[in-house]
Amino acid sequence: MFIVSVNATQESKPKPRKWVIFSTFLSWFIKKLCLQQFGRFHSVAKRAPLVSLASMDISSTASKRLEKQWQIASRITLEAEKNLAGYPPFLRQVLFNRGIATAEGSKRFLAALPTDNNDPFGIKGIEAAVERIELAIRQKDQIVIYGDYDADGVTATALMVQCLQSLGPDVSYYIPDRFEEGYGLNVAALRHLKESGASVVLTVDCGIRSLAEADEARRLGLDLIISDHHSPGPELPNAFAVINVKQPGDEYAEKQLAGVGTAYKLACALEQRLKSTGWSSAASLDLVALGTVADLVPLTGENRHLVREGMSLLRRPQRQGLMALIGASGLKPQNICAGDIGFMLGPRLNAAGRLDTAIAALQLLLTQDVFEAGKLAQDLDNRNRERQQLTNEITESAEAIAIAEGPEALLLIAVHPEYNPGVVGLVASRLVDRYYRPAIVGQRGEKVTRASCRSIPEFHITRALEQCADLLETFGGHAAAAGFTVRNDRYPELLQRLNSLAKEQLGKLNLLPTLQADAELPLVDLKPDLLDQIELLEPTGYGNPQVYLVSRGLQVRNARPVGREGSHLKLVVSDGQITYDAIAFRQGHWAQDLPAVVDLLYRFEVNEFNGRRSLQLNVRDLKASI
Ligand SMILES: [Mn+2]
Repeated sequence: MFIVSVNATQESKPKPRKWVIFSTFLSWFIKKLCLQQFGRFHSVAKRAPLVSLASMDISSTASKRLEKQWQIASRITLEAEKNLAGYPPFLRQVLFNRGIATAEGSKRFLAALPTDNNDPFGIKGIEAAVERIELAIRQKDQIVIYGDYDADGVTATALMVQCLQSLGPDVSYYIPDRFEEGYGLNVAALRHLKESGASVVLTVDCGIRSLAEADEARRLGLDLIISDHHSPGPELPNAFAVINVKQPGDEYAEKQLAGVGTAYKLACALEQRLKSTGWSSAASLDLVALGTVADLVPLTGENRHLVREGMSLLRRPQRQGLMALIGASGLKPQNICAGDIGFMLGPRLNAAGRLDTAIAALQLLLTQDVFEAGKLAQDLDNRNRERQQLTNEITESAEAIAIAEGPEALLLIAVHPEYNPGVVGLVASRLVDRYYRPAIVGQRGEKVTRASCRSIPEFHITRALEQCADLLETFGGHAAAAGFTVRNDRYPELLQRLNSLAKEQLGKLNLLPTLQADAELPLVDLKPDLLDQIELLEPTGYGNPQVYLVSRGLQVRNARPVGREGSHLKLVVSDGQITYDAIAFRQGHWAQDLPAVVDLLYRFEVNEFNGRRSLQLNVRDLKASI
């Protein structure tokens, strides 16, 4: 056998297999029950389309064939080649492409070893937080974990709730409502928590820019401990303690922890100091893996170590909720990889908070009850489907609105009173994918418009918003993604200014998306042992991309559209010596006029279908061979 995940299959104990069958049955049963009893989950299908598409002239076919440039990594240097001489040539090149060029660095990376200096007490603010929590345990103070509604926020909340519960104090949690309250701390919630008897409020994944709220907590007599990973503003909140590895004066080596990673470090500190019973930091790494991958923080350094460890827990899930969620997603636990978190589990955990409250996702992570777990997992799966449909619907509408500005528009902008704020960020990402232009999609309310932005490397969206700060109520984000709130009377001026910034920075550029490939090689050089080497890079994702390869001059032996509406393309390609099956997802549009000889940019992978395993090329992009 040639790939690591095969070994995982063989190692898996019989118990999880039974559970898979059981949870599949359970999902089916509950689905039936839900359909009979509550066929009502905010059906989006009943709503009329938001904008009449027929009246607009959009040629989206052209955009789907958006030409992409391929960039093949430059060849490994002689020095790196020498340092990495112990590995096969392919792996050397792939490591080099990821900035790993020393013997020591490669050993650390491949084994996903823990980083040096990872003592949680090395993080500023943790000592003060641990002391306050110790006091709370002695005094029987009530502690409230204040979380967030995304996957990072709910995993962080679940982790902290379970850690503190094992230590004895009175613990509860609070997750704000995206629609009623919005992201982060708010004064009304703090007052409510004070009235219900809280003494300590511990945030996870939020709070670093909540200056006014921290002052209010002081006035109320609440001890506020902030743990967060978002970039601090110029001033820090005046809280009882602030834990954030990005704050000035923090000397902790890893600066890219997720919200759940930050909560985990605090939990480790508590575990060291307080000798908890019945809870272990090691057993909570499944939550760390989920939140870290879903939040798109780089999977390098300490995150790589934490996620690698967490993935092996996810493959033998101990939590009822995760077992049920994995089953509801159609995955087999023993095969789960980081990509499955990104594309399958993360979206389901996020779905609840995008459409409604995130509490269902949190309960799923906390429950010990197999029936409740099954019901919640099915509920999240339904929500996710609903979220997909809503995203599709709003994407079509937003595309029409944005394109109506004319084909030369450098920014894609669409706001509408009926857009759901829970999915506008996803819609903006899709527009960027389709047109390779920065996109802004938002909900226009009565007085203000709230929008999400996604951008391309050529345009730092948050810097652009900074230059419009005087027009905005709130804004924040990073280079590629941001959000803002603007008063409607200032919106036209904002658009004008953003458009002129875009013209300044993008006007003279030939905007083409670039796909990176690790190597160009003839088809005949694809050997199964490459898959072993590719597997060593896991977990892959943000900051540690999957391996892409390029092969040119391939004859198309067979091609046909597959899937619903023929949206995918199945191919058989050959270099004259060897023949491979290939699948090109969302590229069914090639079916009518596919060139006879093609160049492919693809991932080399194992396809598992009905228990049969075969090798295939998963095609990311296709060009006529010149
Ligand atoms: Mn986060």
